[in-house]
Amino acid sequence: MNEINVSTSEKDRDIRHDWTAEQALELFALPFADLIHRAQTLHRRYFDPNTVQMASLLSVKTGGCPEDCAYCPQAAQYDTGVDAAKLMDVETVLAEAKAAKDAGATRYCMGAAWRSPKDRDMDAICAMIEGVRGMGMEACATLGMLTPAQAQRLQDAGLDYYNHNLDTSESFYSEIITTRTYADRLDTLQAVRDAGIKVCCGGILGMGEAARDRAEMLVTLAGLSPHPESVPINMLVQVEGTPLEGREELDPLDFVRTIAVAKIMMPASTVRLSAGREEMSDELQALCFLAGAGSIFVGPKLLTTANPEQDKDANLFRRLGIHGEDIGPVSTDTL
Ligand code: SAM
Ligand code: DTB
Ligand code: SF4
Repeated sequence: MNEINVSTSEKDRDIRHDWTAEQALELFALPFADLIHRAQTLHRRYFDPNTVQMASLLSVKTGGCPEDCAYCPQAAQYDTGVDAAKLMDVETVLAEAKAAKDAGATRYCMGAAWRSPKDRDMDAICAMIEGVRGMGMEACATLGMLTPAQAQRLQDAGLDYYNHNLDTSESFYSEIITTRTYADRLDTLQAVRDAGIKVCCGGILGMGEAARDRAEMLVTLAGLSPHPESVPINMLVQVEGTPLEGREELDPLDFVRTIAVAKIMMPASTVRLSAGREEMSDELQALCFLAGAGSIFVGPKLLTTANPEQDKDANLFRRLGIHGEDIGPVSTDTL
């Protein structure tokens, strides 16, 4: 973590796990300038505000997923035009990873459209993780639910982060996903934490949730101890054929507010400006960085949907005086 000289007493005051939904809603209701000032002040206590971490994503197993997540183009039961594919070869994944590293990515995140990985797939996934770390990038994976034994195998392969999102509040969750429970999600997060892998966990906005749902999701995230090291905040990418196609769009300023509230509630965590950037103006993204976003996905594709081209992001970074992070050598102790 990029902590900058934070005293123990400051940290004790900043890092709380007892936020309530009412307190979160009070933060959401602050005048915009006050909210952003508070978030940016905390962000500066833990991070260089002009550094934005760049991660690259690859769908290593696309489509045909048995789950029913209402936002997802990869669920088999929705007709979205995403064809089901097999798990990619390790060599192909590593060639893509090398290209992402050459383009400036310092973290490589591999996603699979699974409810959970099959044990027979674990050898290939572990080889991908070892290969990514071997080329000097941090490795992240998002493969669905994990057993404690699977989490341990990923840790043994050197996995730095595991992404598993809560997506929304517990009360709104059943309107979005019925094939697994909120408790299942929390169990996987615990398995990841217990295995010693860093946790990447956040949610999606713009699914028709109420402000209270956004507040409650952040309260659950901040209630995790320790906080997730990485908190992705996704703007719903509306995909034709999914049940959420045509949902009323979120006020973009409410998206910025959510980033700011996440930063205030989990100031030492990296809040990730995740899906949805393709539809965002440069000015909206600049507000997200001011609100404390410290990481983005780079490269023209997320998992199956579009993301801004590299030159567009490079131009935005230049205009804002932002640069990517230098993570230095990645430890290969575990390899
Ligand atoms: N299948 C695994 C799982 O669900 O845990 C891993 C891959 S899944 C695609 C990773 C995350 O991508 C989801 O939890 C969700 O938060 C996000 N996501 C998927 N579709 C999205 C969309 N249309 N817009 C925004 N975020 C999306
Ligand atoms: C996360 O929170 N967002 C990323 C990553 N974790 C895996 C995924 C976004 C997916 C957007 C839809 C798609 O491209 O399929
Ligand atoms: Fe499957 Fe993950 Fe998509 Fe849900 S979000 S349908 S689990 S790929």
